[in-house]
Amino acid sequence: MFYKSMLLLLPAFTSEYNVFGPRTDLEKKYGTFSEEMRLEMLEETRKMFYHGYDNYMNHAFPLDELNPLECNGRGPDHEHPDNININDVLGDYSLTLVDALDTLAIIGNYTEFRRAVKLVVDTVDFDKPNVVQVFEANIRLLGGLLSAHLLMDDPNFSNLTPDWYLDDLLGLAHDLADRLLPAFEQTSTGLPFPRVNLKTGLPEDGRFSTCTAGVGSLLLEFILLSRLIGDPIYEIYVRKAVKNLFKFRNRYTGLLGNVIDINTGEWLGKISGLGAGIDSFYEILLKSYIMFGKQEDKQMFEESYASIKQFMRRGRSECNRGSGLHPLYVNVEMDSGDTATSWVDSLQASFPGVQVLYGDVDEAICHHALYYSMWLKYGCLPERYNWKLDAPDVKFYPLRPELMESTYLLYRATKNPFYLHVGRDILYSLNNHTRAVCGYATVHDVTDMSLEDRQESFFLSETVKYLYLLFDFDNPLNKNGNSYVFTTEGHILPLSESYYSNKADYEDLFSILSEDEFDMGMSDIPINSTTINFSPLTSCDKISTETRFSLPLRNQYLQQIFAAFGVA
Ligand code: DMJ
Repeated sequence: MFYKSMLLLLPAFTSEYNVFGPRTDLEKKYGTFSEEMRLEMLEETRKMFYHGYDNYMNHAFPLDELNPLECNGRGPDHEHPDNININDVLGDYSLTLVDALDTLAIIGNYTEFRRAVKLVVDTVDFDKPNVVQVFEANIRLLGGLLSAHLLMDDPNFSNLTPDWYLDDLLGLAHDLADRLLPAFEQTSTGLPFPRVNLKTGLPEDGRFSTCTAGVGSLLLEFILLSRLIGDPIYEIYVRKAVKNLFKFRNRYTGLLGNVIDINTGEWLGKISGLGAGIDSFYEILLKSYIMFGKQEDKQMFEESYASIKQFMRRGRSECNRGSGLHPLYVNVEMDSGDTATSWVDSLQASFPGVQVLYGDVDEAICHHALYYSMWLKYGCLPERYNWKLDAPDVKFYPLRPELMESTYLLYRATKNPFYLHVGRDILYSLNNHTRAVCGYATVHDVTDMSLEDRQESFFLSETVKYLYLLFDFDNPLNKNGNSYVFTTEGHILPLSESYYSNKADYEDLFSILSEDEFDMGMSDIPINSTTINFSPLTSCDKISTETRFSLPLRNQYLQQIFAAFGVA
């Protein structure tokens, strides 16, 4: 069994890294990455983007997604309204194009960016009776529109703005957000309904349960919209939703479950983890704090992070010291912290990126190494991996970005060539296994690498974007890395002092929410704060020389996790 076998593999290890010592095979393999190779990877990534994008534009636009095997497009499944796998995301609004706008800017194709903006402005219309998920519409569409709008005024991306542009994307974003608002208007808890009908408001048979990420991941886009158009309503709704959600956490563990009843606040799913249904809740709290500077976001994140460390983390206590199991974050029961499942899911591979952002780089290194090893084993990430059975529980891989995202962020934090190698491995696997005649296809089963006819919009908005940014050292975004936040859909939002909470000229309006609603009772949870033993939110300059120039995960530990996955 995978997790037990790792224990046997590792004796106590405490020796310090010696720069002058002989290099191991792994150190030789990962220790350098030539400039020639970097440029080749950049070019390969550019080709990857155009193979996905051009085929979407030629065969699928104005439909939402590309079918890369059949070379056509798809919109919502109108015949099967219950097909939420499709209908939650697709809504007859050229999803892939809207989601990919800022990638066009990042890749430096300003001409196509301007053409794409024109197409969106001329053809995208949200006045359609489609029932979509609020979370998905928010992160993919609202975020895509706001990001592209803000790039127009961004000095780091000069000459992007078409000469006819009059805040048209902001207008579309405003219209979309108004269509999502009914989700917030009719619940006693303030937690939003999971779905709306874009034309008529709440669906008649709307469900009363939602996932934690569905409530907690709207902060960036909704608050930003409020700040841009000067209307506090979007901010008020999402802040109230997140605070009330947080109040429903368990008083002993500080943990939230994964599914909640929006009318009663009762937890319908009590599994607490870092993956599906909850992942971006943590991420967005931290990013909202970075973007808007509100202490309560930081406080909620830090309390949650302490609970995560205390209850979900297994394995040796330090990533690069001591002996024992490779660290693993497991799903636990929210009420007790006891292990709840023996699987982890692929969405969790983004969490090392959150840990980087918070300054817990050593922990991110270990967390990432586990998913990288899994990637090497399968050539992608199974949707769910069972660490007891050492086998996938759910076998598809829909071109998700999470490992690529944390690889990019770890590279920016450490500048260690190890992560360029990881990026190259990801690029090669995607090209070897998922490249289809008209784009890139979902892996249906990681055990035989059979394909499904679907290229999700996040492939161009995230997976390829993070790959490109990894290899494009001179990208304006990398040159000004501290000036942006990535949304959970990989959309870039420029930081601005004007967004800081104390600059919002409608701050006093928050008094329309009662004091009680703002009281999150934060101090009464017995969190073991000693589990946080690093300096959060510190600068990357604090990265040790060892982390920067040796293997980020020391040789013996990297061998251990590779051996556990049989990828030595
Ligand atoms: C994306 O839409 C976002 O990254 C979201 O946070 C999680 N799911 C997909 C990618 O896997």
